[in-house]
Amino acid sequence: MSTMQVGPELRNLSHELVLREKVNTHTAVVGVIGMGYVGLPLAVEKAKVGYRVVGFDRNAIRVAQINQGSNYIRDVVDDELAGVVSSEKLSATTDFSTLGSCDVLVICVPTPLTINKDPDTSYIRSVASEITRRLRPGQLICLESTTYPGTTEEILLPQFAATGLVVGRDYFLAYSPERVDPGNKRYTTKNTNKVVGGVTATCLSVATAFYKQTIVDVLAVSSPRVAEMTKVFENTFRAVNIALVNEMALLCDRMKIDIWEVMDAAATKPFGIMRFNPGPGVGGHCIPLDPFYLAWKARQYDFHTRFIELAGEINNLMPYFVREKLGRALNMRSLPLKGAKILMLGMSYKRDIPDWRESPALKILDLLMQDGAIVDYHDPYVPSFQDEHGRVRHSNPLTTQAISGADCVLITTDHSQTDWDFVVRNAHLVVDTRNATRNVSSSRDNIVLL
Ligand code: SAJ
Repeated sequence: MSTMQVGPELRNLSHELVLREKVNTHTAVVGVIGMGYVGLPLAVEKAKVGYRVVGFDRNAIRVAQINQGSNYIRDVVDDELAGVVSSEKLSATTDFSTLGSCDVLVICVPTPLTINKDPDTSYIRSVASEITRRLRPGQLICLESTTYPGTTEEILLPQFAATGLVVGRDYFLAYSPERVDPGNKRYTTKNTNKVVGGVTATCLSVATAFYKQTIVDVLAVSSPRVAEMTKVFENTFRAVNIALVNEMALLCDRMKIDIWEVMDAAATKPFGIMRFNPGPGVGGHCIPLDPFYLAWKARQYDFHTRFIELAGEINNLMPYFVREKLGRALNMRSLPLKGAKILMLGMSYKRDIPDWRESPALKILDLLMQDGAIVDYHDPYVPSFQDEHGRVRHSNPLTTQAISGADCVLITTDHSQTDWDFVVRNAHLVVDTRNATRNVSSSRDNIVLL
């Protein structure tokens, strides 16, 4: 009996149906490319519901740690990682040749900027070419990295189209931005709602079905460009509003108004306002960088995103303002910055996380060193780091001697575990860029707020 000739409609339907069945029954093999603060939590969530998950990463150390069930991302629960690894639901590899064995591939690679603030999409392009070499019928590809509107259809789609496979028929392509807030205990990969945009309606339907297996609220939008624009808007919204309160801090300094009292008072308005805080600058690999992906794309439309540029200027000013504020505080005590002993509290870019990339504290340290200050730091989350000149620095213990031996303690990160009463009690002078000492009642005269 001749095998039934499957018509193109049925064959196409079969790719979608087979994949949908695998997604719904959690028998799909899921590949997550990029085992960082986005990829690893996603991989664990998918493995926890029964998918076989393969983590792909160029970093052999990360791969080895995952395969040993050893966690390195604070937002991942150690036992959950160990559990899915020991049950062989999750494994990791540096070998991209097995990408073709995955039914779903989720791309969670970095999207940094080049030295002149242009998008560096080299990670995305590299992964796209690896996938292209193994792309086969029945695969769903989802890009999650924060990027400019158009990336999915201008970088991924042309490479995949070159294989001759037809998107929405043979394979499926979507964009769904990650919304991980590092250190956020309330909103996690599991309960943070997700936006999804598909290249075709079938792509959208399959991708939405995939995300709905582990995320409560999934919002389908009309295209990958809408989803891409949504995420880069979210980060631009934060960058601009942080810059607004930073500019208010600069003005309040000049007007001798306590910016923190103003922020507290404004926050009592029950509607129409959202709390942001001034600070020493904006760090991390998202807020200071992602908006410039949009600014770059906008220029192709002869559009100048003034808010993004202005926000970047103001936020980048803050480390310089902190140096000025510190210099003035020392000067009031007849102490020059040159030769002054400074103890910086906090090197990570925000509280309660170990990430110091793009941290404003790095810039402040460099500026103080340039002025001849003698700077040590303490950060329980950052035992050591490499400064801008490649020097390895180590965190000092936070002792009475370390605090009282400094001419000034500079608070750059307000880690929750720090005993601020202890710090203020033993310090000659505290310059507090985070209002971390808000609840300290003693020795307020020794505290200078941003
Ligand atoms: N910052 C301020 N004042 C504020 C808020 C933040 O100075 O009122 C500073 C922080 O100290 C930090 C920087 O801005 O240095 C960025 O902090 P962030 O929490 O806004 O950004 P990320 O990079 O840790 O995480 C953000 C996510 N955060 C929140 O939504 C709260 C979210 O915007 C994205 O999901 C994520 O970036 C991403 O991956 O894009």
